[in-house]
Amino acid sequence: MAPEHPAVDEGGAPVGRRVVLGLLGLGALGIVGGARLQDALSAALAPIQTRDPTGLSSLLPLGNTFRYYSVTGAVDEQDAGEYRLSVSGLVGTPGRHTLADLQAMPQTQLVRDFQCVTGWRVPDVPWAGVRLGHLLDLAAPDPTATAVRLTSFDGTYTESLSLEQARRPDVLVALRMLDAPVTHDHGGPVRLYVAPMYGYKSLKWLSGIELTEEVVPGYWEERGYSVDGWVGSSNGRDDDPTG
Ligand SMILES: Nc1nc2c(c(=O)[nH]1)N[C@H]1C(S)=C(S)[C@@H](COP(=O)(O)O)O[C@H]1N2
Ligand SMILES: [Mo]
Repeated sequence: MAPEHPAVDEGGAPVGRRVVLGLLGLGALGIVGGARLQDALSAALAPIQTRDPTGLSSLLPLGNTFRYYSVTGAVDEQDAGEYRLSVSGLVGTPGRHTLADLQAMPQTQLVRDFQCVTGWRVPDVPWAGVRLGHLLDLAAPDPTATAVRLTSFDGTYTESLSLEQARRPDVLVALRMLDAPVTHDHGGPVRLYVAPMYGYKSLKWLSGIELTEEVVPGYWEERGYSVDGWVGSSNGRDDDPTG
C-alpha cells in the first residue's frame, strides 16, 4: 500500500475518527452493492473530502477526485487584487508580480495527471499558467544560483526545485486548473504545478520564488520524501514534456 503522508496538523480536520470508520464500513458495502452505492457515497462525501488535511479520506472508495491537503489549518483567502508573487534571492532583477501581470504573460496549457504520493491520482487535468522558466528569465538569475525555493502564503509550506527542473516546459505557475481559476482550496489564486512530479511538489498558495545557491529541501522533504519527486513514466516524464 502506498505510504501515507506523515502526521499533519489536524487543526482544520472535520473528518472525525468515528466518521471515517463508519464510512469505511459503508465502503465495504459499496463493494458488495456495486457502483451506484459508491457514486452515492462519493456525492455524500463531497463536502468532507474537500477538507481533509489528514489524507484519511484517501482510504475511502471515492474514485478519481482531488483531495484537499493543507499542512496548516485554515489558510486565509488572498484577494486577487492584493496578490503579489515575489521573485528574489540570487537574481539581477527581482520581481513583484500582480495577478494581472501574470495573466498578461504568455500562457501555457497542459493536460496532465495529478498524482499524490499516497496513491490517489486524477487523470487528464487541464492546467494553464506561466512557465516558471519564463519568470526566471525575467529575473536574470546570477550564475551562482542553482535552485529555487518556493514559499506559500500559508506561512509554513515550502518546496524546492533545481534550476534545471524549474526550467522544464511542464512546470507552471498555474493560474487555472480544471478549466477555471485555481480555487482557494486548491491553492489559488496562484499555485505551482510540477507535472512530472508527485503532488507534494505542486505548492499551493504560492507567494515567493527565491533563487538559491543550493537546493533547500521543502516541507515534506524535511520529513522523509524525496527531493526529486519524479512520478514514474505513467505521468509523461519520459514523453515529450511539451506535449
Ligand atoms: N501550501 C501547501 N501546498 C501543498 C500541500 C500543502 O499541504 N500545503 N500539500 C501538497 C500535497 S501532498 C498534494 S498531494 C497537493 C494536493 O493538492 P490539492 O489540495 O489541490 O488536491 O498539494 C501539495 N501542495
Ligand atoms: Mo500529496
